[in-house]
Amino acid sequence: MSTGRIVAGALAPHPPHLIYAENPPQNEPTAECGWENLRWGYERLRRDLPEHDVIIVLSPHWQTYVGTHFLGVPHFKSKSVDPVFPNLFRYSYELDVDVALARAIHDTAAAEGLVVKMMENPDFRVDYGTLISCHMANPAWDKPIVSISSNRATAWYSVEVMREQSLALGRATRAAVEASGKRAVLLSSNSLSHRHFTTESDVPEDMSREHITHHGQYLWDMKLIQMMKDGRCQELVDVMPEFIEQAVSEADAGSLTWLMSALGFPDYPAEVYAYGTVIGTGNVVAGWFPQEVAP
Ligand code: 2X7
Ligand code: FE2
Repeated sequence: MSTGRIVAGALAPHPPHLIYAENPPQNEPTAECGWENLRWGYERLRRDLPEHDVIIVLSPHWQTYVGTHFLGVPHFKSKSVDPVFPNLFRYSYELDVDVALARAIHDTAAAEGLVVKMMENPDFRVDYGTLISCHMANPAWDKPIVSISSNRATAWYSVEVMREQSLALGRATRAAVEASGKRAVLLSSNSLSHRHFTTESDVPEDMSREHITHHGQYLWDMKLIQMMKDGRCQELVDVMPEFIEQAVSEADAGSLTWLMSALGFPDYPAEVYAYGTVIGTGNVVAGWFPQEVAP
């Protein structure tokens, strides 16, 4: 079997607003338009994704409190309703899981000393972060996924504990992908700054109401984007604890640190496809393509 590899990593945020505005047949509510820069950024990311066999996603909205869990059932079919935005996201999904690769990452992570578990309940409802990032990266749903939970170590312990565990999970993911012979795309499913408005306009897609919640959040987002563009990803991981605290970042889930670790802390530029706010939060669609810089 040929050597597996990570062919791309992406920062792939999951505001339900993006699905709402896309009007795919799976979603019940319909929108006129909205959040075009992010949605068109995703279109460009999709065009740039190299051939791949599997999509691996880590989502902040699958929250597990005893260790990191992996979907371990080959097929799921159900409906997902966003608990905060049920007016925007009522989505019927059907997806395949690469259980063999999920188990391989699980086993490698266990060997790294992480607490892990395969989630084998066939009635489990897949979280909306996983669904939205995967839909936006691959609306055809023609590739199996590996879905990884967030163990919420930031909340239970500290950002530093989450960081160590995410770094280990990233190493395990990379090693398991390489041993699998498969070509994988990794998705870090999170916004950057994450301070929401507490009210919604009557027409959610009214873009005259959309802007960053606070200038300080915007400055933090720009600082991180500059690091991505400059290939300063070790520094990005180094400032993560401060960023998470000051920008209330959804990267507290460990997803972006996991991605950076799995990619080996890129020192080459990310392709930044889009920056946009969604109900006040800061969101970036960006891609890293290790093959393009391979010696
Ligand atoms: O889950 C989310 C999010 N991450 C960002 C913006 C809006 C809603 O939901
Ligand atoms: Fe979220």
